[in-house]
Amino acid sequence: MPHVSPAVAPSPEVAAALAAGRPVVALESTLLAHGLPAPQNRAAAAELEAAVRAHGAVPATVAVLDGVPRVGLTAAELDRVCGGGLAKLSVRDLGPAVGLGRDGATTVAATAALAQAAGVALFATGGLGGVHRGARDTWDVSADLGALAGTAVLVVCSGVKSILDVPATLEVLETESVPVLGYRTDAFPGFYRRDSGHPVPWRVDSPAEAAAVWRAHRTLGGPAGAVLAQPVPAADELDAGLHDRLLAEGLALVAERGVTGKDVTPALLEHFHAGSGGASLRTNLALVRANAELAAQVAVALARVP
Ligand code: PSU
Ligand code: MN
Repeated sequence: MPHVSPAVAPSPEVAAALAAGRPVVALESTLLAHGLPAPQNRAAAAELEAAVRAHGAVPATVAVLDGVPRVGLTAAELDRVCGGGLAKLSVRDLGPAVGLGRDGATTVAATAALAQAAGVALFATGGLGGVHRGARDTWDVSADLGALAGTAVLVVCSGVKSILDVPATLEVLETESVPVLGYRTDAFPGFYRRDSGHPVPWRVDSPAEAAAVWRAHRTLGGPAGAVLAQPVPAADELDAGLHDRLLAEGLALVAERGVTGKDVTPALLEHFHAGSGGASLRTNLALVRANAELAAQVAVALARVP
C-alpha cells in the first residue's frame, strides 16, 4: 500500500481502491471553481468523474474543505466546490488554508502535491499553468512548473493555452527535467487548438506506451512528474480566427484592467468563455473529458503491471 500522509484525507472509496492497488485518477478543482462558469462547472465535475469510471478507474477530485485536504469528494462536496466563493490554492496556499481551516480549490500544482501525498500517480486536467507572456517584466511564471519538477505525478492535459508564452514554458519544463509526451501527436497541443506550433520531444501512441514510459521514468528519471499532452478532439477544436481574436482581446483586457498574480489566468479564461458565445466552453469541456478518459486508461495499464 502506498504511503499516505496523515494530513491528507482520501474518501473511503479512494482509500479502498488504493489499498487494493486499483486504478485511481486525481482531478483538479481550480478548473471547476475558477476555470469554468456556473452551472456548467457542476455538470463538468460529474461528467469528468463519470468518464474516469467508464474507463475502469476511481475518480478522486481534490480540494481543501474545512481545512482538510480531500482526495475524492462526495456530490455535496462537489456542489461546494462549484458553488462559488472558493479561494484558488496553489502549493504555497495549502499550509495557510489547512492551518486556518479554510476552503479552497486546488491548482495543478496543489492537486499534484495532494495526489502524491495520497499515493495517486495519475492526474487529469485541462491545461497546465506556465510562463506568462511578458514574464521577463512581470516574473509571472506559474508555480505549476516548479511543482511538476518535484512531484512524481503523471499529468494528462492538452498542453498550455496560447495565453501563455508556449516556447518559454517548454524551455522551463526541459530545464526542470519534466518529460513531455505527445499523445498520438508530434506537436505540443495549444489547448483550444490542436497544434501550438511547437514540437514535443517524445510521442506515445497507446495507454500501454504511456504507462511503460512512466514506469521507466520513475526508476531512472529523477523526482519530476511528467506531462502527457493530448490534443483536443479535432471536431471540438476552436476556430483559428475566433481563437486569435479572443486571445488578442483578452491580453489587452488584463493589461488595461491591471489584473495581476493569480487572477490573470481566470480573467483570461472568463474572457474566452464570454466572448466566444459558448464555443470555447464546448472546446474546454471536450478536452478535459478526453483527458480524464485517457488518464483512466493509463491508470488501468499501470495497475495491470505495477
Ligand atoms: N489553464 C487552463 N485552465 C485552468 C487553469 C490553467 O487552461 O483552469 C488553472 C489550473 O488550475 C492551473 C492554474 O493550475 O490555472 C494556474 O494558475 P496560475 O497561472 O495562476 O499559476
Ligand atoms: Mn501566475
